[in-house]
Amino acid sequence: PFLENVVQHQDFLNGQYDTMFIECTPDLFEFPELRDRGTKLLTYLGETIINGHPGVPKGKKPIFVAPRIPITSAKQEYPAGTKQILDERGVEGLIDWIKSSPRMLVTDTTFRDAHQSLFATRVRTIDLLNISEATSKLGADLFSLEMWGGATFDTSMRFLSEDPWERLRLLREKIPNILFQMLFRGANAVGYTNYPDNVIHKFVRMAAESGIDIFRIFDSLNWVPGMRDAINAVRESGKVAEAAICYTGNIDDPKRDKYTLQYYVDLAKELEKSGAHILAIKDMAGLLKPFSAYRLVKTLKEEVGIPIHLHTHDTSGNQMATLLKAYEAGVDIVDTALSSMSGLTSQPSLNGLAAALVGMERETGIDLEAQQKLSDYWEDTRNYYEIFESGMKAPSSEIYLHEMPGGQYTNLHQQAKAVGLADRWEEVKKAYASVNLMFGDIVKVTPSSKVVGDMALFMVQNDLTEENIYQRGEWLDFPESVIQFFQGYLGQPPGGFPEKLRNLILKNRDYLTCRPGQQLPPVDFAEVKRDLEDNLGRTVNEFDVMSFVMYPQVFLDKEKIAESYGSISCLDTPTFFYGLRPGEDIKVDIEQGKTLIVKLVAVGPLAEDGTKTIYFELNGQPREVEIRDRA
Ligand code: BTN
Ligand code: 3PY
Ligand code: ZN
Repeated sequence: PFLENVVQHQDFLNGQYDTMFIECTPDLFEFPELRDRGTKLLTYLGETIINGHPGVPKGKKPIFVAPRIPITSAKQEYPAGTKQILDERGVEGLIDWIKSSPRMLVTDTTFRDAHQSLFATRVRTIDLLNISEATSKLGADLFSLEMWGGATFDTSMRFLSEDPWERLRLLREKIPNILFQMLFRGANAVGYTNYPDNVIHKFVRMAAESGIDIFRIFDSLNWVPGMRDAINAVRESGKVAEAAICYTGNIDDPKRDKYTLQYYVDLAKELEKSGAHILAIKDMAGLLKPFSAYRLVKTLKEEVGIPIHLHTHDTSGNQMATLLKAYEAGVDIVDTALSSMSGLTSQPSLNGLAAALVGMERETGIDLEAQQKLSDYWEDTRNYYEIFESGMKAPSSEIYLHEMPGGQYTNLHQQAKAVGLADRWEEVKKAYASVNLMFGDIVKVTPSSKVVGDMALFMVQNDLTEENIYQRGEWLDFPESVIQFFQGYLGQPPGGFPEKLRNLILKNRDYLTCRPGQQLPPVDFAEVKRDLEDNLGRTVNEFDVMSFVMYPQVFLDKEKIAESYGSISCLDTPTFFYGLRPGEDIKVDIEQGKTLIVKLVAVGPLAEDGTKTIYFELNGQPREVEIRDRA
């Protein structure tokens, strides 16, 4: 519209092309829609300047260095990568290619698990997009990018007010050559409880159509019936079904006899029979020790015919050794994160692993210099998110005691803070370990890990112990997630539920022993769509409907924020979290070709009605917004 206004201007029609008139005719810029978007954005900035961003300590906006973005030529073609192998040869062709690969293959988790595990899944889409072209051009020798699923679906809506589907689509556009991989929680999809079967099928189809190539499917109790539907749905979508065994316990400790080598072999065979194209060993807490990894991988390579993909977290500091021992045992693919985003609760370093294997028989072939540049970008970008880090400074072998998943550590730490238990974090970790034993020693991974975490917080809050819970529990209302777990809504743990505790928690409630998805009535998507449209007063697409089905309240809250503030996902991250400093100006590309230039001129004094006036300039024009000071 701007151009149309310009070309219809009298001076322009008179052949005066010096465009001086543009500067002298500010109402050329006054398009109602754009003006409205500007107002919304200024309101968001005003809110953030006066009242802060939820969960971000209020204070001065720190000064950050601009992240180093490697220069890749816009004209340089996108090198062909694994995505082309899948698209040209199909799933079977890709699996054959993996099996005959002379190299060990490498997945980069930087876009998903690394930040989920280091800073509570807070990386914003804009920071992913800014490095996407470079990732695509410099990282084409990777096997895959894990970039979606797990907690990103929830947190991108809940904390970042973003649309997770849009993230997927935008990244797919910018990275056409590397396989995209997501983490899928089986019957729990990307949520915390089982969904009806038709939801699982539809979600998988939509994710496949939006750009996911490989679905890593797991069940939080290693219960195969909870995974079969998802495996089938992925196969029907023509994508790669990577089914996971979740590793817990210690196969080399004879005292831990619930999860033995034989247990994992049986599970792996069952998954292969169920149609898995790839077998993942999902070591979500980093419990798989190096020599156990050798034994586990070696045995699985002998017992199953599909490729093996190893995932671990480096919380103990031992896990680079685990990857190297797995290499020796013939693992096909391993998960790593760019070095500046690696280590501690995240994955071991991609750069480190690739360097360690140079000259070896199955070296990775990864371009070390290129990956260093990508790591440099994340070294800078990570600073934006420091406020969400757990404060863990060094590896901790305490992980072998509490067995908390890497991805949960920072999240649970945030949750403990939110309920006022920040100074009792040590107790929370101890309670986490004892809750696991009370529950019968279960696999702890989302959502079962969240149940254990919720229960641990509850125990500490109420000063409960394994000893006194049976006296006091009768009068207590247990957390909803704990009740649901004992009702069988996450499926069945190996060995069943502990009877006495179940009675205490469920009181007189019923419980399931069959697969929840079978019982839950299918979601009527057309009806949900109609209701949602009535509720929001606008038309919605099937992606909105699915987001709503996954997280009804979180989705509605996000819609409210979008309604009030508009294009906030276009703000750079420091501005998103802290607003502007007086005198600072920023450029916001609200869409292609539409840029707003925003300057904070001054913040007025507190008025009697409790508001402050904020003086901005928007594209050079003075604008004011009034914000209630909620302090
Ligand atoms: C895991 O592997 O289970 C950990 C990753 C998932 C953590 C999510 S994030 C928010 C929620 N809170 C939890 O305690 N767990 C989940
Ligand atoms: C998730 O489900 O989010 C996980 O990362 C599990 O490890
Ligand atoms: Zn993980």
